[in-house]
Amino acid sequence: MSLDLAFALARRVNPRETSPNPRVGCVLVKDGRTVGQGVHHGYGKPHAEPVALQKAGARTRGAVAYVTMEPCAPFAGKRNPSCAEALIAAGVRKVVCATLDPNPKVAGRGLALLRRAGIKTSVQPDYAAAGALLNRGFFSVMRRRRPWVVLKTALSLDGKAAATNGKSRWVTGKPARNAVHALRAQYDAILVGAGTVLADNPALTSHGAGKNPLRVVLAGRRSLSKRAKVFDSSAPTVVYRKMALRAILKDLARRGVGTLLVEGGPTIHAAFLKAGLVDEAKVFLAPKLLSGSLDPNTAPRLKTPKVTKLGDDWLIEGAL
Ligand code: AOF
Ligand code: ZN
Repeated sequence: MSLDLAFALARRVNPRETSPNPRVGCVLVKDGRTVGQGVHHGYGKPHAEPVALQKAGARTRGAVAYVTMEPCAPFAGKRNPSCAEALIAAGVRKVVCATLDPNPKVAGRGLALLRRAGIKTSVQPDYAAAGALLNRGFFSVMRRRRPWVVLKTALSLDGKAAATNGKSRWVTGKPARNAVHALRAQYDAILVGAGTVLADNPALTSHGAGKNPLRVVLAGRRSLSKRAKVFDSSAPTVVYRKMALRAILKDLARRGVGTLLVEGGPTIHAAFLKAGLVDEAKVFLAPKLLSGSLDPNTAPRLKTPKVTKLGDDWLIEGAL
C-alpha cells in the first residue's frame, strides 16, 4: 500500500542527514492516485508532509495522507511549522501512519489535533516495527535516552581480531574495509578504546564515503598523543576518561548522537556486552587463521572456503 511507498522514500535518505531528527516519508493519495510525495531531507529542512502538500497543491483536498510517523504537533523551540496543522489547513480527509512520534513533545498530540479537526486517523500495527527500525537512533534516544548501539568487529575464522603481536592491519580485505567506511557514513558517532588508538592509530573517518561521524574515544586512564589521527581536523572528537558506559551513552544522546558504531577493540566490546548495551552486531569474517601468526597479511587462509548452515551455526571449511 501507499505506506510502503512512504517507507521506500524515507529509506533513500541517509539517517545522518536528518539526525537527530527522524527520516520521514509522506504520500498523498486521492481517488486511488498518488498526488504528492515528500521526504524530510535533512536537519533544519522542511518536514515530509509540507513537501508532499506542496507537490499536490489543490489536489490535496479530500486526499489521504500516508506518513511513516505521526505528523508533528506544535511545541516550544520547534524549527518547523506543525505538520498536523498543515494537513488540517490543506483539507486532507484521513491520515494513516506507522507509529506515533516517540518524541514526548509530540507523542499522540499530532493525531489528537487531527481528530479534533474532524480528520480520521489510523495507526497501522503491522508497520510499527518497520517504523521504529527506520529511525532506530531517534526512537532509542527518545525512549531510552541512549543511542542505538551497533557492535562492529572484523575477525579471522579462528576468532582473532589481531595477530599474536597485536597487528590487525589487515584482517579483512579491501571490499570489506570499504564497506566499513560506507557504514561509518551512516552513523552519528563511532567509538573505540585507547588500545585501538595506540595500536592502530585509525582516523575513524568515512574516507570520502560520506559525512564523517563524531569520534569517541574511551581513554580510561591511558594518555593519548595529541598527534593521533583521531584528533586531526577531519571531524570532532570526544574523549571520556574513567566513566560508566551508561553515563557515557546518556551524554552522547544529549549531544544528539542517535546511532553509535562501536569498533572496539576486544575490551570495549566485552564491556558493552557485559553491560547489556548492544542492540545490533556486524561481524566481518576473513577466511584466515590468525592464531600463531605475526602478520595478518601472510596468515594461512582457506583457498576456496565452503560455507554451510547447520541449524543456527555455520560451517566454513576449506584447504589452506
Ligand atoms: C513530522 N514530519 O518530516 C519530521 C518530524 O524542530 P522541528 O520543527 O524540525 O521538529 C523536530 C521534531 O519533529 C522531531 O523531534 C520529531 O518529533 C518530528 N519530526 N515530524 O511530522 C517530519 N522529521
Ligand atoms: Zn512535522
